[in-house]
Amino acid sequence: MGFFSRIKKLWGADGEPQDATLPQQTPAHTPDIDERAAEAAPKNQEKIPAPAPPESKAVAEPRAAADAPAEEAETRKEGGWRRLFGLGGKTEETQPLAEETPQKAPQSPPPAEMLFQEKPVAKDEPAPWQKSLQQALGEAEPRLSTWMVHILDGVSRRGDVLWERLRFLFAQLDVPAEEAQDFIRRFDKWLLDMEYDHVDEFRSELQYRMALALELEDEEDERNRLFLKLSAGLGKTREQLTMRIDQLLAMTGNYDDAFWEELEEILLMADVGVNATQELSKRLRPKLRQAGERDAATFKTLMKEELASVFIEPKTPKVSQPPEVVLMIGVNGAGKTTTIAKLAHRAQMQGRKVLVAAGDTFRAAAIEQLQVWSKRVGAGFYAKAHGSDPAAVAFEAVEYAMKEGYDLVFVDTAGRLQTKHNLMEELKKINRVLGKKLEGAPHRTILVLDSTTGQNALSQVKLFSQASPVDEIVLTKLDGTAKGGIIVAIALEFKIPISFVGLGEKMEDLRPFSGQEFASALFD
Ligand SMILES: Nc1nc2c(ncn2[C@@H]2O[C@H](COP(=O)(O)OP(=O)(O)OP(=O)(O)O)[C@@H](O)[C@H]2O)c(=O)[nH]1
Ligand SMILES: [Mg+2]
Repeated sequence: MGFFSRIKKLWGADGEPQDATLPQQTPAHTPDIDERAAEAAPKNQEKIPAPAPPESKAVAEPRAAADAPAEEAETRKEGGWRRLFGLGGKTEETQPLAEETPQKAPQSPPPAEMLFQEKPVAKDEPAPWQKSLQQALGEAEPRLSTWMVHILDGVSRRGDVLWERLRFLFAQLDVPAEEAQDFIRRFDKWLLDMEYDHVDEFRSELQYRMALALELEDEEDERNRLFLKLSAGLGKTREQLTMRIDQLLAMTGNYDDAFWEELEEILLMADVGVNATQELSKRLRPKLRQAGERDAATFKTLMKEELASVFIEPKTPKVSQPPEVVLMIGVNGAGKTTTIAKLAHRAQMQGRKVLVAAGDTFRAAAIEQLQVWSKRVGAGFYAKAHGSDPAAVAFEAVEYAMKEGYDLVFVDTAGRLQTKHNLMEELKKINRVLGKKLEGAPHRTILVLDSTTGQNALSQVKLFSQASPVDEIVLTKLDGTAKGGIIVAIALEFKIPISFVGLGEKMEDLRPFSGQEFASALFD
């Protein structure tokens, strides 16, 4: 892509700062995120998403790439923002000084207020607002959310004031001007398309975009944001499950038959499902016996561990020849089309060139709906007439994607046909035809399930798996359902990874799923 290419190179695995001074370092990437759905395949660094400008290798190179000592790899333990601004890493703070003086620079970090003074934006005297923003950012904790507060200070609407402040921030980060401009242009277009004007409507989207573009999504800061969202989304499930377990634990000091009966009842009510409930209680009993303790805290810790352990990680698909093809399947209304939009948005923000193919040729408005979304997220769009053969759409879309150098293709499909049998046959045919066009395609089949449907989701997994082996599941509408326990049932019964959960209708409301966080959101 081009967004923040220089900054990205400062970042390494595990959210730790990449040592910009070591030329042998590979480009930044975050394995945890890379294994997730839309961004799972290795990024094709050569491909450039239209209309983003070509990535300039020259400007993307860290400034003093060649002349830093190797022992500075040691400095990578510091937080990313600190590293970016020279607070933690030795390299960044020493470079400006090294230009002025040949002696070895001091090892101690400079005072916070110095941070921005090291990198003046322009030769001219900064404007008063720039000075105060500089100072505020310099003194702020190096966290994206804290920075957002300062960037958006005094900004009430979309417009020049905001763009100036963003441009200023990017200049401070040494982001090439054309990349910063491209980020702003895309974001402005998005706000217009979405009809967002007030900062309250887009603050969160802006932070999400910056986290993706800077590969900061795995930073503690962003993880906390995800956790809070997940926690809020699971509010009703928590009421149904955890609060009732709390009451049960308060009432009994014994793990007798009555306790287990009641616990199973609670799990069933939260849609954990019969088989998964029995499996969970089978696993918990010996562990509780072994623990010996009978207090509620021990029970909850063990329960949390058991819950977290039922989930498996999504695999990274092998894509020998691009594009990676993702087939989205699921019943009508589950959220396939909007999930494609959300995944395409993520992938675009991460620098991949995305095409969406309108394989739902059955429902009258489906093609237009996908087209609107593709425009909003800036992805390519491929469709044929209403009523055409969906397998032909998929085949031609991949052909087009290969010719045009797309990295990733999402094939939307119908959720309902005249009969269930027809739908399954159609999906099988799409699957076959995709494989004929491109070896290994579809590289991933994602089944989208609406979590409010509860136990019915289990029969959907069985049914759809027969048409196309399901690699991943995305569970939508987890916000506002008391049936969140269905996640556990799916994971335990089918051993299929859950890659993302939908926590609302906005783009940023589709989040990578973590079993650990799910268990904590319910029981902490
Ligand atoms: N609250 C909430 N709504 C969601 C979520 N995901 C999708 N939706 C909404 O669910 C509705 C149906 O979504 P679609 O993407 O059109 O579903 P679909 O599977 O493509 O449906 P068909 O095209 O009829 O097969 C839309 O109004 C979405 O905004 C979610 O995670 N939370
Ligand atoms: Mg649809």
